[in-house]
Amino acid sequence: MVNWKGLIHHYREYLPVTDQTPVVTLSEGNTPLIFSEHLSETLGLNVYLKYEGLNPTGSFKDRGMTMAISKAKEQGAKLVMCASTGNTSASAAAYAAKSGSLKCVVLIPEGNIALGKLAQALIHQAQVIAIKGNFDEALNIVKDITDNYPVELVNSINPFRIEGQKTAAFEICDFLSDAPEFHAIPVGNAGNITAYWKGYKEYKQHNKSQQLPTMLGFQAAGAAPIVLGKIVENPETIATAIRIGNPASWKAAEAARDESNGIIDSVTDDEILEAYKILAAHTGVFVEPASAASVAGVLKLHSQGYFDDHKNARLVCTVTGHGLKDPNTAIKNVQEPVTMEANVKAVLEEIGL
Ligand code: AN7
Repeated sequence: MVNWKGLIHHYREYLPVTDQTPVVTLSEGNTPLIFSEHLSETLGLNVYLKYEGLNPTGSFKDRGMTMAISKAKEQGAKLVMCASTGNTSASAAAYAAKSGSLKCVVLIPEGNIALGKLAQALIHQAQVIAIKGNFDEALNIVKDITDNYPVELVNSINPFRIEGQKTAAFEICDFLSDAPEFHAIPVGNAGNITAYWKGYKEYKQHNKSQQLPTMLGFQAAGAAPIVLGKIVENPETIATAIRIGNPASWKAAEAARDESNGIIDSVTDDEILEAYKILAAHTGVFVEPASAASVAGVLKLHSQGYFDDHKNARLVCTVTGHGLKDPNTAIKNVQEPVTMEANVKAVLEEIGL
């Protein structure tokens, strides 16, 4: 879109902001909805990828963060804080830097955050504290502190985060001229599925769309509390972004599932890595492992015949974060490049020309 000035500017009438709100923006949103020939053929549907890795810090978190940081600034906060598996911390750090006035503290689970995200939080000058515990424990500490001190919490339990993130659903409806029949999405702390469902419902209420999608959420098998119906004390998955055992928006995610007649299911790490590689090799879209959970999930449902009666329906898969966030996982899953003498003949031979 020409002259895009960020999602608060574009969707102002649907957001809790006023002329007095100091808008802190990095021109987030307006991400591409990419049609995938390969996945459409595989699934017998019209499949689109909502490529959220193209937000300014490389994940969908920027949608919520422009709102949370703008409102924190409006309310006179000096310090914001979050727990994070990585992307929230990267986004909070960047928007705090852009705000010109807010300091940012982030708690991360030691050893379980992708390299790119850690680099982002640090280079944007957040105070980064690694705790000897997982995300759920980090979030409890942050809740405790923000409940008792003048510190603004910017995790997705902050309702302004959900408000910002719902705009992704608006963009999809604007692009397709309606909501799709199905929407697939990774689920970690469950804020994003909550936000999309809110967005789809509000757009329909405003007559900007005619239908609501069936929501399909996917957790990693080793971190699937909603699927199992109980807290997972020691969540484990290669998709570190969604390594969460007690999601904050658990109830709202269940509501999105039930109201939309949808599903929240789990996918194994192997299925996630398979979808991760398919996305890169056959659609040209490089995502981080957690993002591939949406595609892994619909491939699983397809194999069970779930879409059999829905030929050519539209399916949007949100792919939540950029592949460059987690270079280590990419490099572990490919062949090392060959090394050879610097001459034309050797290179030609290797290519087989
Ligand atoms: C790439 O950054 O929870 O279900 O602390 O980074 O809304 O939590 C990240 C979550 C999916 C799950 N994909 O979204 C954090 C954090 C990516 C993510 C999710 C996350 P929610």
